[in-house]
Amino acid sequence: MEMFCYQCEQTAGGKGCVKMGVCGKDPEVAALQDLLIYLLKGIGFYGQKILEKGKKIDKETHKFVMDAMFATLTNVNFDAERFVEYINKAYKIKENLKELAGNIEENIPDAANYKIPSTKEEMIDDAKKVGVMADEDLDQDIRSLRELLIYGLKGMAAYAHHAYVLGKTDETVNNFFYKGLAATLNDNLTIDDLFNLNMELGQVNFKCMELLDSANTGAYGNPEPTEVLITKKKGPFIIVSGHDLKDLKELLEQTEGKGINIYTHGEMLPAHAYPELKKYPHLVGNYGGAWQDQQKEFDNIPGAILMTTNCLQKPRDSYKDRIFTTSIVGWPDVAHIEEVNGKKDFTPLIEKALELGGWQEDEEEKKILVGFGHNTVLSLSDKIIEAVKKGDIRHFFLIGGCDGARPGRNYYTEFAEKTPKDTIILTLACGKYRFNKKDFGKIGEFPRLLDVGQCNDAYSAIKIAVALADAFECDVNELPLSMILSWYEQKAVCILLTLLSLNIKNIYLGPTLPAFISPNVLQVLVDKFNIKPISNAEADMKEILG
Ligand code: SF4
Ligand code: SF3
Repeated sequence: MEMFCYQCEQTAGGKGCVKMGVCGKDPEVAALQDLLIYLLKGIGFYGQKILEKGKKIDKETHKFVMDAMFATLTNVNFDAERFVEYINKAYKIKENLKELAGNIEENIPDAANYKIPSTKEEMIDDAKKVGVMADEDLDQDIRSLRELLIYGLKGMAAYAHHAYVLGKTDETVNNFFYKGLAATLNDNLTIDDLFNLNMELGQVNFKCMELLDSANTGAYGNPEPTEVLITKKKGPFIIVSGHDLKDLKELLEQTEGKGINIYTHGEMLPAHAYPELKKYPHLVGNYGGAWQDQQKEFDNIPGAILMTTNCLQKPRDSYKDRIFTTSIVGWPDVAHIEEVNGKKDFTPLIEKALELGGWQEDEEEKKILVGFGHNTVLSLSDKIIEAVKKGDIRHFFLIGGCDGARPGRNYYTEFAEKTPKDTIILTLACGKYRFNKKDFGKIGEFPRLLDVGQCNDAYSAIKIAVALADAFECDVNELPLSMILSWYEQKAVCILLTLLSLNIKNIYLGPTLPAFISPNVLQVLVDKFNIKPISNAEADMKEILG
């Protein structure tokens, strides 16, 4: 076995990537990521001790922890050299925290005592002793719950990072990283303890998504219903992918008046609905489908591309010279734009777009509608409630989550197509590309398909559900609302934990169940929350609507 990773839905054979990641992560990067997580656990150990002693941890350390966790999330960073830098820095931070923690009267776990070697090769060698499967004798349910916690923390780290760059942090969120990481080293914790910690992570992640919502809406206003062009326009262009609205804003400022069109891609689509972003006339439209289509859609493209977060796939030679990464994202030999003194200089990206010249002519225009975050939907709540009471709206479906390449994901397209005409579809995250260009018509004045936003806007969907439950004086589980979710990477893991921690039941989850969930842990989730694997669209629809 050259590596072991089973953190995403795409994992080889539904069990684990052992030779090479299906995502393109090679054994070298996999090893360095394992070692980085090991060091982060050591940081968690000392961090938790510091917090227990009533002392504080500085902001830079919080920022490092979230960034380093985020870097190991699926399809974010594939650059071994960047991980060597993270490892060196993690070690220094761990040693600082050790000093700050002072005297500790208990056994110090190996991860906290670990000293890093000086070369990359030695680091890769050391990583063999610390990966997910290194302790062969570990109880499989304990391993499952520890990994669930780690993957949920990685997802939350991404959201905490986005809020942080917009100047918003929260001590409960920051501090939970240490508690969660430290818990994965604690052999005294029982299955119940670890299960409860995962539920606590769900609660803390709700706070984190709320924080990010207030960061995004505070900086760019509340999303409003907005038509978005999905066809090509003549002229030079830059495509911006990922979740980071601040990167998009900075690029919009730097391209103003330069004759460059900006297109969103993937999870950047909801950006069009924010007043402070849509005011730029050169934010012209959205390009392409979900992340797994990028190699085909970027092939030989006459424009430049900026990847702000996941999901990055191996760039083909036909566009390797015109794709740029920034922030946590990385690919060896792909140009990277660093932040210097709080500013990013996108000049190389802009010059590349101008040099490539862009599309030669306009395509016939097509548009889709976005911008149904909590503020918009709740402003319509009286009318929605009336429509439900009159029987015009029979049911709500939340069909969303991460997209991916497996053929089984056609389920979500079929399911959306099968929703009856008196039902509303709420959608979010990149899974929406399975059906967001279809015309679902309207119920009265409401479009039947409401795009709530990015994956982190699951916060909005929860707010909407809670408001409906309040209006109908019932529990969320008693609403005529069904959640049909798709997962791929670790942000979906933390969102799922949030939904479960809010006691949301009867979630349909697919396209397959996580390989890191052991049969016993799955049974607990089924017993407690009636979570169900998707079957086929027709049967599931029948089960839901009767
Ligand atoms: Fe495999 Fe997913 Fe891990 Fe990549 S992130 S190595 S595809 S399990
Ligand atoms: Fe998609 Fe990668 Fe997860 Fe934010 S962009 S949802 S998969």
